[in-house]
Amino acid sequence: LTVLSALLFALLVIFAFLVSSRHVLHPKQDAQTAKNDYRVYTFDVVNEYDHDSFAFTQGLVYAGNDTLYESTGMYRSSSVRKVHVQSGKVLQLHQMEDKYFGEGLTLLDHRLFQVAWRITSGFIYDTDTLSRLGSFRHPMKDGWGLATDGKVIFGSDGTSTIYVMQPSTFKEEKRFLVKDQNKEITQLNELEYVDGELWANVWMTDCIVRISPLNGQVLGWILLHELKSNLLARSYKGVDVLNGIAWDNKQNRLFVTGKYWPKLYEIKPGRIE
Ligand code: DDQ
Ligand code: CA
Repeated sequence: LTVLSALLFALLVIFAFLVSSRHVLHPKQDAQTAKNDYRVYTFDVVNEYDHDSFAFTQGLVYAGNDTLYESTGMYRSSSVRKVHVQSGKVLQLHQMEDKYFGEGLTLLDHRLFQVAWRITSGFIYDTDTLSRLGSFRHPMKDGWGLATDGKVIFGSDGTSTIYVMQPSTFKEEKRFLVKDQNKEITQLNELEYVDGELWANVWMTDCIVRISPLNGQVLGWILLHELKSNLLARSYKGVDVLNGIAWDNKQNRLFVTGKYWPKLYEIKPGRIE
């Protein structure tokens, strides 16, 4: 009888353990699943090219034929320029009025769209001549980043909000907050649409955050600190933050640079987590 009751007691203990551990194990499993979807990337440098170290890079977009369009900031020296990838040579340059501080840039139907710091107007340029074709209003008080999926324009304003505009009317279609789990990610800066995702430089972090363009959920991070520390180790002066992502969707090349960076990089992200 004592053996039987000991056995029963043991069974009871095991049963109690299983019941109590169910709700302990469950969240763990959820966290595990979430972790599998969540990606942290490092990167490899595929190519290093020269870049104008006087360019305070604020917008970068790939246009085909080894050319980039770049928007640069700073009052009295803001510009929109066409740049050759391999040589870093500025092929064409539109000087903006002194009062404007150039920011995000995107390319759609042979036209460039640009926003500017601390104003609600944006500008439109012809890709061949870089002459200004007109202007538009975006829904925010500040213009930081721009990108397009070929249909709509995405914009950032330094907060955690991304707005979505119709390019023909500049009407706001929707907006969403960028959140990593429940934490809002602010300081969203230069943008790029890459293979169905929205990528953003997070100002002053030297990181790129990968965002779902559907709901703002963070899909992952690319950690790029080594690019800047490598430049500093090579004694380059005045190197500011990482800023500028451009995606060549034909050849799957990813370009990044930074403000006053003497180099532009082609990189390949590799998953580490
Ligand atoms: N932003 O790229 C984060 C949007 C803006 C950076 C502005 C840096 C300030 C430089 C000094 C400006 C002088 C008025
Ligand atoms: Ca970009």
